[in-house]
Amino acid sequence: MKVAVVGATGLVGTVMLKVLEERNFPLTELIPVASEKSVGKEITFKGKKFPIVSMDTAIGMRPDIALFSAGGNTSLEHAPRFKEAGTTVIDNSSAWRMDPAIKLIVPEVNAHELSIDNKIIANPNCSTIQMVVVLKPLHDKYKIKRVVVSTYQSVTGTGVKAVEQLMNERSGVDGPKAYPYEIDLNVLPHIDVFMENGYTKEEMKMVKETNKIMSDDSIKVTATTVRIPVMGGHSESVNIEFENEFDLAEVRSVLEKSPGVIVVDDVANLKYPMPKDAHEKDEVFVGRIRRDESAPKALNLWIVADNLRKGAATNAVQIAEYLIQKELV
Ligand code: 11C
Repeated sequence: MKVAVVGATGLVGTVMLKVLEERNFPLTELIPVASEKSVGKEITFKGKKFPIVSMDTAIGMRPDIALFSAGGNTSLEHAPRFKEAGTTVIDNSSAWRMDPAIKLIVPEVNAHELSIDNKIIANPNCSTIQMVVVLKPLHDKYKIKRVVVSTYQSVTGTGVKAVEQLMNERSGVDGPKAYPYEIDLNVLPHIDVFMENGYTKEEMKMVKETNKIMSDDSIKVTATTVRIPVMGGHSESVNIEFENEFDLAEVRSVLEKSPGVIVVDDVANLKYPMPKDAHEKDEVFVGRIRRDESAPKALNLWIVADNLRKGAATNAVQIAEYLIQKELV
């Protein structure tokens, strides 16, 4: 497989390269693509050096797969050009996600929807991905009616500038700001832009993307998304109301058997998922599994995952692996 990584020098692009390397992805040629100022520089992959090329050069090389993480506008402009060249694009931006003609894929949930005709495939938002990996097996078993989620999101979700802001503030150094307020020793109930309905775009992504990935608009979702001064992963407090009664031990066992999920839930020994432990892992971690005693057929969970891995790079690479395995590319 000839694989282009578009946005190869960004936070997600760098992790994409690492994940491709670690998973021994069947790659015959790597085409790193970045903005004009990086063209000509080199990146090292599996001990070999590869020159960073421009978008036009990459399209001319006709890759089989292009993993995009270069923002929505780049994606809208260039993904169709790769498609024209016969490349299958897996796009990490929000540009195509809600397009009815485009599949929005989390392999553990809905990879079966993919066909040879899907030449642009959307990778969901990080906070949605880690939630649906856990919701899907529970929905299959007990049918979910409603989800109330509050997130605790890592600054890495915003990008390099936000990581620098946090580190600068921590060491008392002035520098560019990614957020309207200090992030160190603070919490911002604000991710992405505010919308007409008072929610943020991040919150509405969690609603709409969940319905699309789960192919079920009957699931009601409401979200509050929050930025915290943490690196390593996003955490989520999730309250789920089911149609059917459940047994707590069975919920635990369902989740233990679910692909991509690791249950860390032993409060007697103070074991629960934390971003420090999820960092650089590909799985989604779930713990604090307990009955919501204030409502019938309701459950509380705590979900943590590395937002740059399962929330972005790993999910995109897993989609590519599925396409290869099913000969859809
Ligand atoms: C954050 N979830 O943590 C965002 C980053 O739609 O892919 C990813 C935005 C997206 O700020």
